[in-house]
Amino acid sequence: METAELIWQNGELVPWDEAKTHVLSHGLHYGTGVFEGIRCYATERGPAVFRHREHLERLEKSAELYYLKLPFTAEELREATHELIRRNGLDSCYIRPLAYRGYGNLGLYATDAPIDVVVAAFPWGVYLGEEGTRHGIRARVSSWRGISGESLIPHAKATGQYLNSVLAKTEATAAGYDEAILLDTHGRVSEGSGENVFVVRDGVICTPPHTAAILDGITRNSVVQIATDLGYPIEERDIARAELYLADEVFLTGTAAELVPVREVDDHPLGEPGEITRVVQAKLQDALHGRAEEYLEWLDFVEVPTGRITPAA
Ligand code: PPE
Repeated sequence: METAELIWQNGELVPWDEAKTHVLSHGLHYGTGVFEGIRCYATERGPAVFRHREHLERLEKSAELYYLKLPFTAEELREATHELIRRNGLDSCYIRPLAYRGYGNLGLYATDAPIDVVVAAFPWGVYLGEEGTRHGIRARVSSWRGISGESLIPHAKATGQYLNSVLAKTEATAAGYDEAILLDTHGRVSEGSGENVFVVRDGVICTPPHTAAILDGITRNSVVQIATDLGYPIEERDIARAELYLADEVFLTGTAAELVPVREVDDHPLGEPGEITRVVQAKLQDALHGRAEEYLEWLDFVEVPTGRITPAA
């Protein structure tokens, strides 16, 4: 991975190689952690974090759902992240806040172990590759079902839950596909291993509802807003597996992946990215990079010393 100079750890900026944790940290053993994936983009007005407050709010909610008391407020983490971006001299980067139960005690009910919080910011290219972003990726429906609300909390972005995503992604990759799409325990389309999913049929954009064990994606939410503003009919509804094969267009959305067209599902070809996918993708790119006036409120601009603003890509 690409690294940066500093990592914010429990209130201090420490050198990248020194951001360490004890091997008996609770989160390492039981997956008791929550995290976020956020992106910062180079814009004409300097680095801007996309929907920063929404991501930090989700972090707080994920923590609350798993009974983890965050020792920092969202505003403190927001300011820490701005400082980290400045001090690392970054303009576009991926931001990974993580809060986990640390070292102090093992056992499942170790409320006396502290909650450690870190924020890292480092360069990270689009998750499924430039080629995938342009021409679409090949997806496979996983043999693993997505986690269910009956045993975990799909709405929370918790570290331990990602074993499910790791299984699905590993299986799909080993079989020669780019990404996995998971069904929920009822066999309905849920989401990708690290993305939400959208299906376009007869001019209508559809995406699975909250009840389909999805993460309430911030990119998903932004795409719903963009599609609505562009005048496309959009529906949150249950999606059958076969609809992935019968769709006119399928695409995935996520912070790391941004918006990625799917050109094939389970060896059923969907073809090159369709028109709706391309139009929504272009508008999302404008929003991310601060080129869409109507979505400027989604950007949290980082104050940097004048002279350090590099021209936006
Ligand atoms: N579902 C899952 C399971 C998921 O992990 C993500 C984000 C999404 C949907 C989309 O959510 P949002 O980023 O708010 O639009 N996945 C993050 C982690 C990916 C990783 O491999 O790590 C991300 O995109 O940052």
